[in-house]
Amino acid sequence: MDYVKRILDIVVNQNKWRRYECLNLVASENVISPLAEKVYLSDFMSRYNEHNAESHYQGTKFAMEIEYVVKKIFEEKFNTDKIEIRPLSGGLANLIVYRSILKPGDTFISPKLTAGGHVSSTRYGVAGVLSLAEIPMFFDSDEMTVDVDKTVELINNVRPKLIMFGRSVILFPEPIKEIKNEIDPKIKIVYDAAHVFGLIWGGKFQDPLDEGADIITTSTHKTFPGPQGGAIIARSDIDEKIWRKLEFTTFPGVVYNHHIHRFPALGITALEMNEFGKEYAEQVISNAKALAEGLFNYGFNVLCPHKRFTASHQVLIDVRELDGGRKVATKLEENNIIVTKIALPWDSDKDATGNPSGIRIGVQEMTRWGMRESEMKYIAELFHEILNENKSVRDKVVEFRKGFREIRYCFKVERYEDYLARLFGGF
Ligand code: DSN
Repeated sequence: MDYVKRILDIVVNQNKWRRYECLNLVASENVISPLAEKVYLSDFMSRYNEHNAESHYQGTKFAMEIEYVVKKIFEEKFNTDKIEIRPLSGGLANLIVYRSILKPGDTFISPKLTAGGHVSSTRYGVAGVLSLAEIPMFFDSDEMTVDVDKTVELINNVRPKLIMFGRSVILFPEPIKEIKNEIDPKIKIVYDAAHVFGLIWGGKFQDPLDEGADIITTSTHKTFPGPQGGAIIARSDIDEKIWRKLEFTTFPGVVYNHHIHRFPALGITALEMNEFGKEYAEQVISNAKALAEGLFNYGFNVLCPHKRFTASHQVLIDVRELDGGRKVATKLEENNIIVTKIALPWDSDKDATGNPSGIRIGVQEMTRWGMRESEMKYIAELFHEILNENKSVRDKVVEFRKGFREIRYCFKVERYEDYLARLFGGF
């Protein structure tokens, strides 16, 4: 067996299939821009730069500089100097924050897994690994938002050190302000922005720090279309002791090699989002509403019709009557439409990894590929043909994708040809 050939074939097949032949509708994914992709591969991918204030390695002047520059771009955007971009993922960012504020055995309040809570904020994930005891927030499943009154009462009874808005299913903004106003100001509020970070950057979702959150954790590759990674952003006036603990938990605590090669791509994405983020975020939300409405009109049980379905990039469908989330997601994949199964509030934790009630759809990537409301209507029609009429539409999907092969909302690579020639060996 020629494994080299096999490996190269796998990569070619992945690129051809997922990049050019599928409708990628996974709410936690995206596609990075051509320029960000070009600078992703560089000598940085082979280097270390373990550091606190100073690097513990030699040969790191450019590694220090790129981290400084990207942090500066984040600082200017969020108006705070408390930025940490070394965590390799949003889950790891959550671990660092929990470890910096809580001790084993401490209680904190977070969303229930089946009410959209991300696994890292539950006993099955980071919170469990750190021996934290999570108490679920109350959730109103008709409104698909936190039940403020009951949750305030819970917080005031439990008096935790921290509450976490940590959700990977998010249709509507979190009631940060409403809760903040009613609880002890010493309780730290953390907002996991992983899913909606691009919408926040574009100014089209809530502004968590402005509404009273102390810390944002995020990943950098969902609606924010950067390289895979994580970040932590705190209010500039956060207790210095907490911030120092957070930096030391990052390194030497849990992140050694922080994969420096992400940073040029992260910086480019951030600058692209400064320029195109508003227009992109607006189109994402409008596309999500259009897709939800189209699906609803075909008779799908789309959640929250009374609230125009969604205010984010996500659309949720209850597919219990179509055999459940796992089966529906599999059937869609056979037709090159990629979504994820998802637990809905009426499911049990066990259902989440089995055959839960729902599927979760995210429109951010196909928006980046140039799709707009009319394409969303067509996608709804494809869902109808597959799931209601049992038709195979794989060939139609491949044909449809041929019209959407250029990534939008980003810089033109051609503007940077001279630099790129140097990057790839023209010294
Ligand atoms: N599992 C990702 C999601 O799909 O939401 C986040 O880690």
